[in-house]
Amino acid sequence: MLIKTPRRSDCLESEVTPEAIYLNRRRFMQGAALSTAAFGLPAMAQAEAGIYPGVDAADGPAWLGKMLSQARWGAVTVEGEDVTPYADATHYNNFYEFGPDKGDPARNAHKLTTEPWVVTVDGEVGKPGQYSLEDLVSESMLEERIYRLRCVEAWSMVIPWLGVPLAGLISRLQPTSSAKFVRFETLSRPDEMAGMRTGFSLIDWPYVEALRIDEAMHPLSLMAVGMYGRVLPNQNGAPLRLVVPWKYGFKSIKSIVRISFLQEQPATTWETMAPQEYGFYANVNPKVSHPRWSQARERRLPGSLFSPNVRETLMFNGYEEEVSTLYAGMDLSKDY
Ligand SMILES: Nc1nc2c(c(=O)[nH]1)N[C@H]1C(S)=C(S)[C@@H](COP(=O)(O)O)O[C@H]1N2
Ligand SMILES: [Mo]
Repeated sequence: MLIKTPRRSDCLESEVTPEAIYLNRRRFMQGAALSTAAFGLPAMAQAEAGIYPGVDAADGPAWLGKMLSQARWGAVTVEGEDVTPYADATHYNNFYEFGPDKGDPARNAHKLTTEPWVVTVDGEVGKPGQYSLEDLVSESMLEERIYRLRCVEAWSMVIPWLGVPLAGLISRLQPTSSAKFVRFETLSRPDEMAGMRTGFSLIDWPYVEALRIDEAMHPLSLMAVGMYGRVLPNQNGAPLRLVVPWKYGFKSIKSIVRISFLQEQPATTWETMAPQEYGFYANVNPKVSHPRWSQARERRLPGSLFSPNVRETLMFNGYEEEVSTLYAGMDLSKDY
């Protein structure tokens, strides 16, 4: 898979020399006080060696843990920006099925059963059916990639994901030529999801998101099964979640149980709830304000009251060079 070298967006080409990759990894890991012997080890070993400090024990299936340890370095990274500490990425979450507060998912998501996990594939597709996680995620496709995550609420993180390019997963399912959109649906299991049982029911469950098929096939679109060298913690969307780094975080739907190929653009959760505030496209765009706040800047986590760590938001979250052609001719202030 080829990801073009973006000067302005700080990503690296997949064909760079291993030396360049290691140099680059070293750069973003500066300050983490690491032993150089850890560089070049597979992701899981790196985590064990403390490259991602503070990572807690993984409790996913053994086959998946083993597979993650074999992940290739996807050579997509965020140069000169620190990886968000694991503790922040796993304790400051949006996952409304587990509650509306940022700490609720970490508090409540341990109740979620992720084995067995069945994903229904249907619609305009050559290979519909019920797939297990193992069917969908093959070791040869697994990569580690570091992406910015920019929430529409104007905070952001930098997260090292483990996953498979969505394009490869979709190709194997053989969508028909009438498949113009891909719709994703989150698990709906109120007895294990505390947030679904409480008063916060603005959301019409299940949580739904969707992409145009060309967006879904873009090489940056990732189906994640892990982060920080381990399986996904439940609060981050175990065992299978979408990551679309140039879009606001709400597009990156968690704990997916259904993938549908459609001719027409489907209704999605946030757009349905407040269409004047959240669009279908939801591309990160510093020039298009949310009706209630500016999107020109963001708070990079972690921050504090005295050091909020504010930075300029980049067009398409810094992935403009890779993705802008997807939106050629569109008025992004209308199709926000
Ligand atoms: N099913 C589901 N997926 C979801 C959400 C949610 O509430 N439910 N929140 C979204 C939002 S608003 C963001 S910013 C990201 C946050 O991902 P993280 O908690 O892993 O950082 O998940 C997205 N995916
Ligand atoms: Mo978000």
